[in-house]
Amino acid sequence: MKAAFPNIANIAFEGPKSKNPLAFKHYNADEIVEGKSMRDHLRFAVVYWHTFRGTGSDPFGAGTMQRPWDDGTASISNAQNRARVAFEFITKLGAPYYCWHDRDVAPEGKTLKETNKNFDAVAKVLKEEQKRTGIKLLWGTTNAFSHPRFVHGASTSCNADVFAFAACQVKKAMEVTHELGGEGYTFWGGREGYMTLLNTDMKREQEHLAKFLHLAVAHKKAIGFKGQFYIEPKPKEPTKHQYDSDSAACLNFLREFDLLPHFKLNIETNHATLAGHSMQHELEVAGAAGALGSIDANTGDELLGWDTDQFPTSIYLTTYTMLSVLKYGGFKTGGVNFDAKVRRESFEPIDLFYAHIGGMDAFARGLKIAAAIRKDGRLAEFVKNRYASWDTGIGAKIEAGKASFKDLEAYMLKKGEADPSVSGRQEYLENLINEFI
Ligand code: XUL
Ligand code: CO
Repeated sequence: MKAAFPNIANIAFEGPKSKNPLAFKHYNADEIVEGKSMRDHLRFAVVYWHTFRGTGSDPFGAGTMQRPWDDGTASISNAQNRARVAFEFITKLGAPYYCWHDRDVAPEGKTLKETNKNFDAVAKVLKEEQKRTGIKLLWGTTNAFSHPRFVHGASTSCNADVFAFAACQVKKAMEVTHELGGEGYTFWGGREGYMTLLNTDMKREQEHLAKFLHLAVAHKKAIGFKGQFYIEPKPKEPTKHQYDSDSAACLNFLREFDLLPHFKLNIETNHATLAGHSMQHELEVAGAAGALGSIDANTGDELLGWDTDQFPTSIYLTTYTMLSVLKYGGFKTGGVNFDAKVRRESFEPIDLFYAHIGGMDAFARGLKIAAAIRKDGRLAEFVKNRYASWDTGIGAKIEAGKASFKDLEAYMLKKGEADPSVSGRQEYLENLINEFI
């Protein structure tokens, strides 16, 4: 096959002084941080859907992307050729993982049978390419939101046949993920929500969503798939309200329906923004519940209210993200999946390299800065000291469950007043972070 990026060599680490736009300045895959290589900390994944299927279209205009390798048809040979291009790109970039939706890699056929056959034909090439390059599948997922049959949702559709169709799709995509040695499987509830409550039985829809996920857990067992299941929170878009609206809502849903042992969360930066939270907040909510699984690292634009899926470039963002990831023990099965697309105006193939290099360097810096903050220890020490009153005396008694309301009354009647303790010192801490950025 003719190379799709003939003028681009493997992207090398050249260090912070390099002026080469096709080199890493900070991502040095073998460099050890906190006892682990950057490659193993960050576990970068390239997304098939935006990187190889993104057209550059937006609600106001047609596609702009120039992709000379793509003949624009929905043929199997075009899909297979595109798969080989993807692996050339990921190899040159040096990312260890990739992710896909079933419908990104292979075209939908006229019937479910034909669709599955198409998927198998492309999965065969994906398997060959994974073997040839050593690139692995971080997670697979299903697109059960683009086709018109999913107009009312997939597992939450008012039509039971649509639930059944989505189940067939997830079954097949899970099997292909398993066949490709995928390390996880993600459920993003594309249209699992509502546009108006006037036509919606919310309780019934949520029960159907839970039923669907239980069926997926059962099938996972049946086929012996050992990968991690993830739920990806998002509050809105395309529906007005999505049931998996944020980390807290997902955790509550998973607990209510006895699904929590089977799932972790895949937290996406731009989704956190849409939910009115920071990424750090979403990571902390998931981490505190032992459910921080993986991240989608794309960000939004501060001046646009929708999911613009941009590559991460903010060092504050990557620092705070990595502080939380390190705090909860790092990625076990997940990684940093970009789920980002180049801007509509960045239509040349080389822009795909600039975008990923920038995102990987931003995360490498975030990782190094977070590790330096942790090594310094002042931030953690501050937080520890802030709660010192809980380590001894009455605080320790309360935490140990050894103080009743009556005991607390006796204690406070004797003491007379509660001291507000020490200042929160937000500005001092912000300055401390800036010492490292
Ligand atoms: C949509 C989104 C999805 C999921 C996978 O906003 O983030 O691409 O990551 O379905
Ligand atoms: Co995502």
